Amino acid sequence: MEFNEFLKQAANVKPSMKQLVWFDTEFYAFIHFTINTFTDREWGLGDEDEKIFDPKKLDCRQWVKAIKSAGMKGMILTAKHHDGFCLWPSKYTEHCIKNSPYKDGKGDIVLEAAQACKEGGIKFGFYLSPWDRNSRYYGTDEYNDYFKSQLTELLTNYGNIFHVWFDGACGEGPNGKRQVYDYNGYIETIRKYQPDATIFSDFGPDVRWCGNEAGSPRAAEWAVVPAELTVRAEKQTEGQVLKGNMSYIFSRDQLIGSLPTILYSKGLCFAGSEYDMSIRKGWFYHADQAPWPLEKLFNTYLGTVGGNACLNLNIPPNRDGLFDETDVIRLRELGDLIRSSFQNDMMKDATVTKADIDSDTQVAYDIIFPTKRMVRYVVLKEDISKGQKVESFLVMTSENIIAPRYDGSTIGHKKICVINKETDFLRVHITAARGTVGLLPIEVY
Ligand code: FUL
Repeated sequence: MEFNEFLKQAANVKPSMKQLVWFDTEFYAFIHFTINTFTDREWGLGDEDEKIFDPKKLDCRQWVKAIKSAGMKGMILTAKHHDGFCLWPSKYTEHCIKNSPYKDGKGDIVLEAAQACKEGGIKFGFYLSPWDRNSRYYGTDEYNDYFKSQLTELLTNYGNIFHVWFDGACGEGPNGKRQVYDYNGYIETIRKYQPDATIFSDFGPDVRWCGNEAGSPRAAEWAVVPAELTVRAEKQTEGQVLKGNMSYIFSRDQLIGSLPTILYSKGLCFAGSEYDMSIRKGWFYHADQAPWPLEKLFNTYLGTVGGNACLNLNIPPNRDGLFDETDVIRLRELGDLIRSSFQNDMMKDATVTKADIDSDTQVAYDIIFPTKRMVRYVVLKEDISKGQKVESFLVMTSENIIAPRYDGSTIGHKKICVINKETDFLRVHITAARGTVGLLPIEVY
């Protein structure tokens, strides 16, 4: 295929409606809570006694209040982690909350969490670990039926689910066997009962893993990636994808979506990147750990939500079933900092002129303010409903081309450029794009 034709195709790979809705969710909470909370482990063994699970003061409303104070718009709960213990009374296993002392075996924490989210006006989703170290079916075909039955329980009894989270781990089960996961069957089950939910895994199909658990963003984050990467991509983005065969690409690759990578692909699809990290070192609560400093969390937010991705920040409830007070305070501080940083859009009193450049793939805007002021952030957004296109751009604070400037690559859903300069002049220059540039209104803070 001719190069220009290929670029045109790349520029035209579009997201589904649910992917757009997911992108706008931007920042949501992960909750790691299970029997591990009571054994001080990160990975349970699967043989833990249900009797040790007893969060005496559990209050999902406390979680939701703290989540909202950080400005997060959803919650994803570990309904089942690798140890196989279920936080809801599953019909299909005894290794679950119904055999715990919590509410005398009558409790359902998935329900409590879903209800608290609904009441608080945030979205609810769940993590269901395919790796199950307890199930006697693990390693046989029956396990895939067991897993789909559990998925069905979660998809049909707890209202709207916005996001289903699959972990990539595939270790040994209690009988020493590994499982071949029927991802296609899992996806079909989700599409059947919750067609609007996005599905996350290492390979999509709707949302893909960023490739690390440290919140370290890529220099250039593309939501248009080789179709070979995603599960059933050709069905997912019907009509837009050519079948490919490039098995070496993986979610961790730095250049995913960049030209040198997609050029070797036989097809492309849309799958945005989600950054998952914990507010502390571990995913589960450990009394000797503390939340990360505010600055680290804020910088992660700038680099991920402001780097064409969503941020899924984990907060682990303690053995009482509550967020630790130090986490509650840190979440509030983070929310305050985000809100105050992006409060007053300086574009209100700016004069904007578009430069006359004879090209669809280059655009430049000069922004002039009536007075000098401290510009901390320039926020750029592409209208990604029409595809992601920008390859490189500059933000300048003077007309002098060699003066310090912000050199950017991708924009996508949202790019937060950290400027920190006193100025009355800004130039935003899109220097290269895969197709006609479609920017949403520029914001300056
Ligand atoms: C990993 C899991 O093994 C961790 O326990 C945790 O759930 C994290 C979000 O994903 O791969």
